[in-house]
Amino acid sequence: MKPEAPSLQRIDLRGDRRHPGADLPRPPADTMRRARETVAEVLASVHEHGDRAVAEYTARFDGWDGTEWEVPQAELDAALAGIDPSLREALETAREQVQWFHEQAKPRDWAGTHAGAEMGVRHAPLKRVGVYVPGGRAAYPSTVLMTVVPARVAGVDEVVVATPPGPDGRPNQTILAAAALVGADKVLRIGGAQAVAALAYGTDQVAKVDKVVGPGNAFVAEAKLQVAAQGLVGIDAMAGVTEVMLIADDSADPRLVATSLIAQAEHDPLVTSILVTPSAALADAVVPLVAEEVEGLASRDRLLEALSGQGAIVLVDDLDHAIAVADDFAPEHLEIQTRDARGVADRVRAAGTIFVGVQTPTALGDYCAGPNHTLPTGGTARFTGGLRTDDFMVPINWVEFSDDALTHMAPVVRALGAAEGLPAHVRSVDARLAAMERARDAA
Ligand code: HSO
Ligand code: ZN
Repeated sequence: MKPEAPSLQRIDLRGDRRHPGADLPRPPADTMRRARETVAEVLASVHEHGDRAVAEYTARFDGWDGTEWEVPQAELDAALAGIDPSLREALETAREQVQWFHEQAKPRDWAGTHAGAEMGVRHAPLKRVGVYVPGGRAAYPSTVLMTVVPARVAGVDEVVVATPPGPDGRPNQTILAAAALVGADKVLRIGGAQAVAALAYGTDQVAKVDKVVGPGNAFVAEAKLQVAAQGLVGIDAMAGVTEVMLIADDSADPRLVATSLIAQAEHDPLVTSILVTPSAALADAVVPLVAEEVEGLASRDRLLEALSGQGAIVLVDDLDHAIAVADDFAPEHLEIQTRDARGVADRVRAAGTIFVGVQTPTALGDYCAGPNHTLPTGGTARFTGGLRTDDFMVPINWVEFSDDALTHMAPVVRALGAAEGLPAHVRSVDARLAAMERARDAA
């Protein structure tokens, strides 16, 4: 039965600090792993038959019977020329802002000397990266930006976008335009698990990549997990269904709180939206405004389903309690609408991105604030962050010993090598000391 008004759960945690986020709504964790066997079959088949298998699956799943995957540059240019000038300008501004953030976030190489030995870390860009961009309802040009821009900033040699074709062979035109704008090297019209397989194994038409990133449906997500488990390519963390949590106090404007609570819910019926507040008055004021705001939006039905499923207002004792709830839940997006919002934000220890203060709604981060919108969901923000520039680089450790440094460390290798029963390890050091001695004698 379709809900007629959003029925947000009310959860009262006042006076109970033992299990801060335990009973908050969250969709089932296994929504991404429904397709194990089908995907294994697709992968095996593409591995064995290459482009022929890709063609078969493309005909079956996308209804297009083409056999050439690369979208010609002329089509990319045409797509870019065809978009609304104001959309192009928006994409350009967003690109600028996202690029700036990811340049700041570029990992720094370092070098230092300890006990006479020089050592450091140098970050090398990946050579080839595949970016999966979904078609269909969740076809977001902003995702092209959020994946290709950091790869470009990292200095990746070749960035290949894969996106499903429509039945006429044409992928989503705004996605093509965005890919052209941000300078993807190639766009392949392949979707689903077969796209991940082609990128990971390589085919006659598709060069093997080092890493596959980007969101996708259950098939794509499962395919990424399987090729990663085969040790073939790196993948990014799986961004699942979107979620937003708000911490607000009695200084917050209930209407603005309501709009923040609603916004992400239009992505999917499984979105989680939670307001955490010590103010019962705010909680009461927000409920009718959520109902009011939902009406008249084209996404109304989807909003009602998500908000009634995983929408909640949580009452807590104070802001410390609110932070404990947020840390435990580890939301993908956390908005703070309180007095001293920055002070509150600085104390949070688990969130994908924190949107600080009333003028920073999550939608800004989705499109153009600067930080990436590919973020940890399902509580994984407890131990990991969003997509970063260094996800497109490998940190390479290096170390260089001098005569003195080697002489100094030799006893350590001797002792540990003996303890581990590895005499050839010890020998490789001792032989050098002996050679040094001979050279000294000869001089
Ligand atoms: N909120 C989504 C990203 C997105 N929103 C794309 C709009 N377009 C996941 O963080
Ligand atoms: Zn969004």
